[in-house]
Amino acid sequence: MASRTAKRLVAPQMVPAVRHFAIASPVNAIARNHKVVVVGGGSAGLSVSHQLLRSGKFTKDEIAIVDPAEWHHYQPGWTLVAGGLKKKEDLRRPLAGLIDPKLKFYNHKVGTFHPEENFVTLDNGDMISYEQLVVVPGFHVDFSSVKGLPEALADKNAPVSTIYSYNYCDKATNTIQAFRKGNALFTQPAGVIKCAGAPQKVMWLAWEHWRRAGLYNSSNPSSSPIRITFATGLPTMFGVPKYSAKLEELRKERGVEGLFQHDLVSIDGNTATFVRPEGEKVTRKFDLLHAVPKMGPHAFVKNSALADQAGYVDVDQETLRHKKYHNVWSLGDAASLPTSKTAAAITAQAPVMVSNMLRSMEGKEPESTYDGYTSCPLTVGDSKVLLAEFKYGGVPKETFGEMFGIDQATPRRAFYHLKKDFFPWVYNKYMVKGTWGGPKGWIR
Ligand code: UQ1
Repeated sequence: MASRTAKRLVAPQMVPAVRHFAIASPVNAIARNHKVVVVGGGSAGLSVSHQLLRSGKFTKDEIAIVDPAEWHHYQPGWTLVAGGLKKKEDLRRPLAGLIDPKLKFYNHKVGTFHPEENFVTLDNGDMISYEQLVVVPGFHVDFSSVKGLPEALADKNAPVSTIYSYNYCDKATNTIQAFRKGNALFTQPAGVIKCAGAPQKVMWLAWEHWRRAGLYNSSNPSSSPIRITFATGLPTMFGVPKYSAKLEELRKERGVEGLFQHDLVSIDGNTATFVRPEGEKVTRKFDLLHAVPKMGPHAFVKNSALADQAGYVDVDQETLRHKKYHNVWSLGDAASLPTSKTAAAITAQAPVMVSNMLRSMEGKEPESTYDGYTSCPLTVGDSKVLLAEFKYGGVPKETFGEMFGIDQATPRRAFYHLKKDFFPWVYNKYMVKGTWGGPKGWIR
């Protein structure tokens, strides 16, 4: 069956690559061909694959998805787990079940990219060649970037958690709810992470919980059993000045201590060590720690010919086409796009990439452009959300601001329901199927 597919889809220009592979690989390796190969079955991979399929221009097995994962996670929900608002089991689904039967699914890791010869290898040595390649494997969360963190997370008795992991997002809930007194420390690393607002979202949800439990008094924090510190490697609360100003105001109002340009590098027992930009080390004692490790491109992307100097897939920031290999595309966390990495960003990126790839396959130049749109629905406690939405350059681009003339820097209950109820629903029911375009609404 597979080899018949391979024959049917083999394009003349693929033949040299197949031969090359046959010489260089184990004798039992298999070569297959697809019009489009999508590396990654996350938010970007599923959106793009299904949008391409819905274009009606592809038949069964002409598009393939490569991903080693068993589960597909709705990661934007993990902060809500920490806040006790969702169960983590409800936020994951078997990946295979989300992939349309007309798409070929390789439940494997990618080994290597060969963009000069239009093929990728899988971890089992098989070779998959393509006419168009979409590289959307996401981001690597590097737990070992903080010395002592993997051990502290795994230790049931250590009050250390992170929402950046399916395994430990519920440890955040448990440690927050069991906490009665002492120093609560929430960290954010220097450098790029997924959803830059999430490290403080979990803090504000904890703040609400402790305040309601009578353990934290915003107007007199020093008399409260619990003290809260936000220690960030960055110089401000958020990368966009408009929203940062509001979040800084909240931080001060609520008596939360701010340690800026403090980058967590190690944990030893109840001591956290930070490095300042000049290299100076600072230590802090904690009784509860929510830690966010550093993140970066996967090694198989970083070490490939597709990567820029920082290890991201080197694409044009407007067309999403690779700068050197014009049949390679990228979006989402793995792409070199200078904007915040969120699922909301993918709602805007996917249709642009799909439209440009389809044009390109007809021999036309890309026409559609991505403006950097991204969003961060920031839970700030009290069942309210500040809905940050912005584009390249940190310029606000507020959907409801434009529609109703409201200021989205003001936390609102309606935005909280968007974040908690509407986005997970629309994601599961439409976005993964390729029919949700974010602020543009439903597509096709
Ligand atoms: C969105 O579409 C989406 O995905 C379903 C999110 O969830 C992760 C978001 O956070 C946002 C902001 C959007 C954008 C949609 C609108 C209506 C603003």
